Amino acid sequence: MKTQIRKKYDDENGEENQMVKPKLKSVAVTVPLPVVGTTQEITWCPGCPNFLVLAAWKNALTNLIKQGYLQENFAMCAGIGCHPKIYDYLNISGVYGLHGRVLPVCLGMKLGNPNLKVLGFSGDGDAYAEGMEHFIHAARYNADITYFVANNQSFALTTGQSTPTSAKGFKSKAEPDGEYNMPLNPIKLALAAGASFVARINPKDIPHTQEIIEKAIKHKGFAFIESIQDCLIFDQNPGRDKLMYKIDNGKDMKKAMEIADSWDYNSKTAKIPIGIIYQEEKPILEEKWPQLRKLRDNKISWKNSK
Ligand SMILES: Cc1ncc(C[n+]2csc(CCOP(=O)(O)OP(=O)(O)O)c2C)c(N)n1
Ligand code: SF4
Ligand SMILES: [Mg+2]
Repeated sequence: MKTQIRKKYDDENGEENQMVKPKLKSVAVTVPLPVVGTTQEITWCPGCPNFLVLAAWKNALTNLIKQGYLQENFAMCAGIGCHPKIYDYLNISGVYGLHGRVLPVCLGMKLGNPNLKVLGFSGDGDAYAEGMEHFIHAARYNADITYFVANNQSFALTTGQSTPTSAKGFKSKAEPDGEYNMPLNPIKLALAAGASFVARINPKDIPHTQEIIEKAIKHKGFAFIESIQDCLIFDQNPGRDKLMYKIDNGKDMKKAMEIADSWDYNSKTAKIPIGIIYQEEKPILEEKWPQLRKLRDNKISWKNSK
């Protein structure tokens, strides 16, 4: 569990002051934290959609804990970027990963202890540029991991360069003529790679986002949730919310592909489906590998195995 160590008082004053005040040593104090949040100062820009994402995650985790999920059985990894700062704001044990390397760390956590509920958090640059190969293989392995990607179609933290999902013509300081290529469609890619749970959300709908997060965590297998959100500084899309509409939970791959195809991440007029686009039950990594299956069945980690 993350704890906050506060430096209580470290008197570095000169001799004169020490005569009136006794010199106190630094004292580590453990401050009790709210259940799933932390007291870290939030450094997102005021109004950033990541605040809404955080609210939905807090609601979902609180609800799941009320239902009997153990907070200490969750483990998280976040990449580097604006969105991944969520690592500091959720009171879940974990590892701050490298940019693009969230999923290998999540898989490592699973290999160490397959009983953990592993959560991964990335921005779109992290997931679809630096981390692309990991995304494909994680979907293919179908380990029981929930992977949340906040897609603001730009490398926001590093001042808004274009990512693989930026719209054609998207201008930034690094691409003054605008992006030359059409965006990648990560939903189609996830479906093609074998992800067993594929969903898209609008963070402005917090209850719906919370519901999808809870369903993703309850899903057995690789659950991918993509948030379509603005970056208020580098990629604003006024009116896009009105294009978003909810779909019924999808179980049919052909239909899911059609739904995925209906918005190409480039169009400013096409409707954008949100909800669970595809869900299927199939064997997970922890069942396929005998060594992991043994740990899972005995509810132990490598540390406790003989
Ligand atoms: C291996 C590596 N490449 C690049 C960087 C620089 N870098 C840090 S954050 C970032 C942008 C993150 O963009 P995204 O993943 O879309 O998240 P956002 O900030 O948009 O939420 C980049 C390029 C890095 N830290 N490490
Ligand atoms: S730069 Fe964009 S993504 Fe980053 S905190 Fe600000 S609004 Fe949010
Ligand atoms: Mg981004």
